[in-house]
Formats: sequence, structure tokens, C-alpha cells
Amino acid sequence: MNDILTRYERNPIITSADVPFECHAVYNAGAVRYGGDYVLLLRCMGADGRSSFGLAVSQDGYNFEVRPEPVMVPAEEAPFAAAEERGIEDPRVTRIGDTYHIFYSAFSRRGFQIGLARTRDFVQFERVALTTAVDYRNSVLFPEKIGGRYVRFERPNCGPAPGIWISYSSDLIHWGGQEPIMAPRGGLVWEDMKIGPGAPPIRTERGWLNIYHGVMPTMNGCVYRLGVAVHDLEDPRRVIGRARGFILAPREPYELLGYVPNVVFTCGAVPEEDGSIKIYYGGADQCMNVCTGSIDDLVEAALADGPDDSL
Ligand code: BMA
Repeated sequence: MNDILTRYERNPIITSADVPFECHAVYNAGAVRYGGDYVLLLRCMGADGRSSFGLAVSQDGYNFEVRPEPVMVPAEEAPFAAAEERGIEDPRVTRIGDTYHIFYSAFSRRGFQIGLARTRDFVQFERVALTTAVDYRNSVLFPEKIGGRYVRFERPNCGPAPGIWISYSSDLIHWGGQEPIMAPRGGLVWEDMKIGPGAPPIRTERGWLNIYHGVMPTMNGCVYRLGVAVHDLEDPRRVIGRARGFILAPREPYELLGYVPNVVFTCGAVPEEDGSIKIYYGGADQCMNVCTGSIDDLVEAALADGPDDSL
């Protein structure tokens, strides 16, 4: 089978051995360009299972250096402290103007909520709000307003097979207009347990590129793979293409073995001017990796299988 994505031959690009502070696993990083650099906001899990965010910087997108201290640790001040007592996880970073907005999972005895933080320089990070109740696991912000409103995909943990929803906001804090837009597609075993947004959507001429994850239950736990869909530019509720096959599945040792085996999970991808894309992804909830592909090929794969029919 010809892979649509090519794994970097020197994966993993970051392991816990590269992290200067206490870190048992480093994975599911948000990814953006900042100035001339590539920046990864890393999920770093400590010995107690609580995650914080570290920062890694690179000039070429492959060789990263991790900053000596975490840049965000679970909050100690209200209202965030109660929501983050078990850690902060899976940051997704979206640039709008000169601000980088970060949606992250705040984990506590209540469950998961989506927190919003922001930075302009990756030095000072400011928490803005808790933007959902429980139980929301993933949220990705579009890089521009659509129809005058901010837009996001989100994944409430509801129903027998949780899917992707959309919501809208005028201030990034209060969100409404929620509706489901994509469910696990009937008959596709690789994603029939649940799906969720992965990387923040990427604008292309033919629509918004949505790289999402799909989960399949097995006797040995869940297997996480990546899939791809394309959404209408003006009305991203409309899924105009959705590939039936997955685009990345656990295969290499660093994806099969780790804290949680059989997982590839993305929180961020970087589009390049030459039409290629770098998809950053956690392997087995243990290490950070990157694979590359062509944006056109991904869009084509989604459009070739036709519009979504899952709802
Ligand atoms: C999801 C999230 C991710 C994790 C994945 C596999 O539900 O918790 O952070 O990578 O499970 O364990």
C-alpha cells in the first residue's frame, strides 16, 4: 500500500530524555510557526500522571530543543485550579493576528473541560476562561472568523459513539449554536467507537482540511488512528469530503509501545508554502513524532470518497 503520509526517518523527534525537567512521557503537542521557527507546545506527563506544558523550538521542523522549564503548569488560582487538579493536556494552538490561542483539556475529578489560554511570545501565557462544562475532550479553533464569528470544532463525550460538533463565539469565551456535524461513520471499524478533532483546521482552496482521530475498541484497549475530511469554506458544518480509509495508523515501534499502546494522536499540523504539510503526532502516549504529506493529496483523498453521510 502506498502511504499518503511519510514518517520522518528519525522519529521520534522528542522523547522524555530530551526534556530537561521531570517528564515521564511527552506527546500530543500543539504545533505552529512563530517568527521563523517551529514551536511545539508539549504535553509533558509527570511521575504522578499529571501533565504540564513544555515548549520546544526548531528551525527546520525536525530538530527541536526543549526549554528548561515548563511554560504552563496546572493552575493554582480560581477558577482554573479546581478544573486542572489532575493536569492540563492536549493543547491545540491557533494563531489569529499576533495572538496564539490555546485550547487545552483541563482535567479534574469533575471530568474534562476545555480551557482557553493565550500568548503572544511563548514566554508569557495567560489563562482566559474555561469555555465548556464537562465532558469535553478536544477543541480546535479556526484560524479566522467565518461570517463574523469565531468558530471551533469540539467533541462532547455524549451518546453511544461521540462525534464532532461545531460552535460559535463573538469573544472566544462564550460559545453557542452547538450542533453535531460528523459522527463515526457506520461500518468503518477503525473509527466506530468515537472520533474527535485533531489539528486546528487548515484553509485550502477547496475547503477546510480537518485532520481528526478515530478510535476502535479491541480486547487490548483502544486503537487510535488519523482520518481526513474537508469542510465547506463558508459553512464548515458541511462536510464536503471524508475519506473512508484512515491516513495514519500505529505501525512503528514508537507508535505500538508506550504508556498507552497503539496510538497515533495529533494536536497540530503545519502547512508549508510548497503545498506540503508536517503533521506532528504523539506515539503511544509516550513520544513526539512528525510525518509529512501533500495537502492536495489529503484534500483529494477526502473529496474522492464524497460528502459525509454519517448524520
Ligand atoms: C484520548 C486522549 C489523548 C490520548 C488518547 C490515547 O482520549 O486522552 O490524550 O492520547 O486518548 O490514550
